[in-house]
Amino acid sequence: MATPRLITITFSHYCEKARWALERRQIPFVEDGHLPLFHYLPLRRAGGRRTVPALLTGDGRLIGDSSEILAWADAQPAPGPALYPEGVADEVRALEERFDRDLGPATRRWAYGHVLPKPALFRALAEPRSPRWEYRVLPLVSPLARALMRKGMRIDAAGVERSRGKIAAVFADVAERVADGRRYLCGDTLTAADITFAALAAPAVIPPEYGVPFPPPERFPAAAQAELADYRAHPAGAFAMRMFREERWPAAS
Ligand SMILES: N[C@@H](CCC(=O)N[C@@H](CS)C(=O)NCC(=O)O)C(=O)O
Repeated sequence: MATPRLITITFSHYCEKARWALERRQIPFVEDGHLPLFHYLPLRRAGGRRTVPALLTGDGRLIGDSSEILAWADAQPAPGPALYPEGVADEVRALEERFDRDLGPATRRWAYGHVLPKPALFRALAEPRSPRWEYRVLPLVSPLARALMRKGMRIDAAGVERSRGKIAAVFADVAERVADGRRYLCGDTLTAADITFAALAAPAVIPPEYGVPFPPPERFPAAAQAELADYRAHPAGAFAMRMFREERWPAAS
């Protein structure tokens, strides 16, 4: 059996979710990381359609959705702890679905709303772990790429404002859930719910432990820095930061 291959846009938060889950389960994989738009060719070649993460499993199956990748990872005979532990699995799945639907697109639109108008910031986001040749030709395709991304994800003032509302609603629910001081969202171990929430909240809090280095907050415009500080100070943002700090790279036991 071949080693599974995870096709990604390196800095994508849905890809971080899949990467984190595979690492948590201790499933060996290689990452085939790309810049946006450059990901289409390898994805199509592998039999995929449009979005990443997509996992090409050792037996040649392509799984093209982050939640399906987590379900697959959970079903493998791997040494890492379960992502959907018995007893809380349904609750974990319901939270994961909510975060996938309401949080991921909103934090992405909010972050791109700040990043896309700043070509240098977009380049700083794009650089880590992207293939050199893609990064080198980025200045040539960057205006087109940014225009397509703006259109495809409806990144405009009204869309960003709606996304702020969605982030606020999800953050309020998570804050209420963790207000009793619990360590994890469901049960007493890290689950797919925590990974999904933390990974999809990441663009709004920029955790230093993210799987691919993000540009530090100081590189963002002042207005973005102020919002970032508020998101980090929010109990749900602080929870996401703690998940990254304590759980993203746990010391080998
Ligand atoms: N529901 C999908 C969403 C994944 C997704 O939106 N991926 C984005 C990157 S963050 C993507 O591939 N966008 C490229 C495009 O839409 O062309 C999942 O959970 O895997």
